[in-house]
Amino acid sequence: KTAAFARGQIVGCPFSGGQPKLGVDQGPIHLVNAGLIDQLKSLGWKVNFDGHHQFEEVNAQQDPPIGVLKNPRLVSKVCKAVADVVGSHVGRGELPVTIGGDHSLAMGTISGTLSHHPDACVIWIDAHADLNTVETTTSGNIHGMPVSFLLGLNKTPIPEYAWVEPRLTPDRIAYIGLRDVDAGEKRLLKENGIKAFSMHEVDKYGIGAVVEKALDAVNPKRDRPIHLSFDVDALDPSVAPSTGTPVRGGLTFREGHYICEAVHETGLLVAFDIMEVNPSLADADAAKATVAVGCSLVRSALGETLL
Ligand code: B3U
Ligand code: MN
Ligand code: MN
Repeated sequence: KTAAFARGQIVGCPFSGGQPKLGVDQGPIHLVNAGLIDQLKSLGWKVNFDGHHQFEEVNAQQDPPIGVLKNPRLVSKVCKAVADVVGSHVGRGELPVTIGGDHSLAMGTISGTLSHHPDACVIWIDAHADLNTVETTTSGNIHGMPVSFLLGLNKTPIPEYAWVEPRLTPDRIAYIGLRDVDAGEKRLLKENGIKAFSMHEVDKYGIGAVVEKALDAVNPKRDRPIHLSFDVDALDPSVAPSTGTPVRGGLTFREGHYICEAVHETGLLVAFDIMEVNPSLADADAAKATVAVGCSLVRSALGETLL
């Protein structure tokens, strides 16, 4: 098994500044307390965890909106720190598993991956496209925007985000699971020719064919490193209820796990994110189930098999 000598690094990111709901910062603590680290060790990984990141505080009073963007300096600082941490692990040949926290963090994780693998591709699993630009966002919540920064789609430069190098290109990101996409984001998807497999395509072709098509689009020769960024709200709310913006009609338990298993099978995974687990939403049983499914998605991505 390839995992036998592999080293994984848990990057715990208790952060909620990319969206308004408290509690998503508790996601990483719950995932670790549920036994994630020992579970990965049982798969044969050497797993390191240095504790959850303590992010430098940015005083809310000193962080007024920039345009409509909320907590802009805080999100920038945290993502920059995450980019440096993830980049250093990838550089050492370790597989960073970043546990969130809200999905704005992926601006950091993917920047980190691309700093060492500029040719890497991204598979983004989500109900949402997280593609809004400074111009198109109506909420001002930065967790709905990380992909636009990574692709360099913002027309209005924001000095606080100048550190984000737009190293990603539209032909190297594919989405699976979309079902709540803003009008501006739909236009950006079309204009940039980004491959997006919504729940409609999952229904039509089945998850096996969809993952194959997504990989063919972003990784035709199967030679590019893969960053898999998984927002738990891609799953149906019956499977992952404890998340900030649940949308009905999502991926089944098996469809979510199949994606992780299939990406693992490529042997090309270099970084994995599990994001938007918010144990304070819905009741205690729902939170427990959501945390458990978060752990099992990570295990699948790191090589757990059914047989
Ligand atoms: N597209 C909306 C809603 C949203 C994005 N990501 C989540 N919700 N989780 C926005 O705010 O940009
Ligand atoms: Mn997301
Ligand atoms: Mn989402």
